[in-house]
Amino acid sequence: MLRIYCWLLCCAALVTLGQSTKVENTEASSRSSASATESPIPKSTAFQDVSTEAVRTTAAPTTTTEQSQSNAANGSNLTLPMVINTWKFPEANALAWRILKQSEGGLRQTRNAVVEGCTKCEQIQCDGTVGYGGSPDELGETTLDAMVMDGATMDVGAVAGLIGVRDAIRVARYVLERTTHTMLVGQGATNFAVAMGFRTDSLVTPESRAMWQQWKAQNCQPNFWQRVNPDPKISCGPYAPKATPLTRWKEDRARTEYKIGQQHHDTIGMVAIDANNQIHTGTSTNGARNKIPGRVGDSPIAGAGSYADNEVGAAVATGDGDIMMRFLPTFVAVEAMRAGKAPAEAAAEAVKRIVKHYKDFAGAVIAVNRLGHYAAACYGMPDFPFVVSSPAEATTVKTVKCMPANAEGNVVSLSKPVKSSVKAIFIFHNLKSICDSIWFIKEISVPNS
Ligand code: SD4
Repeated sequence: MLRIYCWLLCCAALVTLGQSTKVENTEASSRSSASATESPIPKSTAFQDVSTEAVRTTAAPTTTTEQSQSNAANGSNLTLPMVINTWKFPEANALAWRILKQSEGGLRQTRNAVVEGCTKCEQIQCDGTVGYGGSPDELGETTLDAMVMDGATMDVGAVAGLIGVRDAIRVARYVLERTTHTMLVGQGATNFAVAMGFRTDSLVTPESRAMWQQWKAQNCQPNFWQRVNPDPKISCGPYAPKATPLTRWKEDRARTEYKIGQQHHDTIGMVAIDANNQIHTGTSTNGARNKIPGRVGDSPIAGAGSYADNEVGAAVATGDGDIMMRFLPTFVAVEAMRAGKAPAEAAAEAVKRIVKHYKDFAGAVIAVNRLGHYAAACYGMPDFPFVVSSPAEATTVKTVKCMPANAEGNVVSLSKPVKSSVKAIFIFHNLKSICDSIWFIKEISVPNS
């Protein structure tokens, strides 16, 4: 009886939804004519605006530009499966996409996709900021941060300051799968990797050595020290704390010029979602150039570099990790979507929280909901490129313009329109699960007598 009642409730909800979606669509289009940049609800106008900015890549070996354009032109809403990653790293995206489309990996194919996609970047040293041979620290060493997160189980595996092993995200996967820890750091992470069969190698290359030598030659500028002697703005260390009255600390504070963007400071952060809404996220980076040995960035930290929750969606971040990790921007973005915000609003909210406190911050957040609708928000640079693959978009590089300096409310929306039929199926599916679980609970609670 209870089950029949529940099914009737489902049907009533669907009818109501059909009516309310019509109202919502009207509101969205009237809002879109009022402001092209403030886009709280995914809408077709915002998506088309950005499509015109889209740059197609030829890097995808399995798909062609023509195919993706015709998909878009047909207004296809095929959003899953999908892979999206930060920066213009199409090789990583194309590999992850190819893996995701194979069915052999089953339930964990999204994990294979993000781990191998990010590994590709480590191997080809994407922009010199992922993998070996980039971002030398003060001792000239390259160390790696990486993580992988499973949105079904909320399991995380991460390594930070990994020395002497190139396969950072694969080692992170081992942390997730072969330990009950979340993160291993430094030499301990290296020892673990070796025990798991990973090869050791120097992460220093002639290029990274030259970068480091040049930095030494220019009196170790820039660096990340403050309130120490000798003056870190003109001299190398070793440094010792400088006696500074607490009242002067605010004026003293000067952040190192921290450029991000091509050739400077780019992390790969990737989200993969399969056709069953199973999500994984991954990150990999060699961190910040000239970092103090031992420094860990945001990338290996759950909720900072990336966050995934199958119930809601996922987010990945890139930028000034020392700042970003204070705000857990990917957790903020996912929680904003959980609270009902569209990906565009969620990504913007995460960035704006940081900008409120740090006007010289530079970084970006990509937010994706569990249906594969996505958006990006960025600040402190002119624009931010990222790469998407889905049935409707074959390994496409997109670029969004960042919020202007001191932005209070600008939102860069890339969300696709959510068709009411998709919403209806989504809600129907959830209601059906509730009905089924009520039935299940009733079944198991029947007394034996
Ligand atoms: C870090 N967030 O270690 C990383 C680097 C990065 O764009 O994302 N650069 O600070």
